Amino acid sequence: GKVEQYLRNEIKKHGTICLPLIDSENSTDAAAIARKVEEKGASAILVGGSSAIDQLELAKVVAEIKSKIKIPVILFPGNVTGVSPKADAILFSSLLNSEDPYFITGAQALGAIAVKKYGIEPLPTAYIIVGEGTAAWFVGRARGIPFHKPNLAVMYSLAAQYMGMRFVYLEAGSGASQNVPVEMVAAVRKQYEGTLIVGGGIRSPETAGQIAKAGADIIVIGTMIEKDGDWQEKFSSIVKAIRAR
Ligand code: 1GP
Repeated sequence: GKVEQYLRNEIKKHGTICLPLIDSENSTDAAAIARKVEEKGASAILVGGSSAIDQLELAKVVAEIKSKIKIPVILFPGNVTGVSPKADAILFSSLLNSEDPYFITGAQALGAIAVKKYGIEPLPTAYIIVGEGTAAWFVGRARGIPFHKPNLAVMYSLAAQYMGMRFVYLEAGSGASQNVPVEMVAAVRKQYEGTLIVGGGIRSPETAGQIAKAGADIIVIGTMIEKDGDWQEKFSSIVKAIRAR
């Protein structure tokens, strides 16, 4: 796929890349934010979230963002409502450690035809939730991987690889008070051969730099954008820190 190849090239060029996450229901001016993060070194934009359900709004936000930037827009769905026609690609995710088959294969079956019809590039992704207490954990009925059990994350990641998933997303959850531990990222990196995405609770260049060094290919930054007063400066520092790994 085009977007997958583009992401691979970006990772090759920079080491670790940053994908900012824009919540279509919680952003005041998504297009302006997208333009700013593009200018400051974002490689693509993720749009979605675990509790986004307004498809009309999502479609509008995706179209607005697309009209303002050149980098790809990738959907990050929490449910079938996260599929939207104008996006370039979608993290076609299975929440591997959910206790509810709906989030492992059910929603995927329901959403697949729309992905095909709209011509969105699917990026086969194993979504693995670490810790608990976040919206993604609650909505996705996940049995969160304990923070101090990196081997459990390795088991799921290897299983994902053997099932043909070319992306693993280690997710602490949006606004998590604790990010995915560096040790867990390093342990997964040692075994998993695909593209490794890490997100949830990352707000500082120091943390982002450590996670990049541990082997993450892609770092997702959501809450910090917009919420922190000095987010633009901080975002630039994060991009710099992860590229210098
Ligand atoms: C959430 O991993 C993303 O799905 C981003 O998390 O909002 O905590 O940056 P934050």
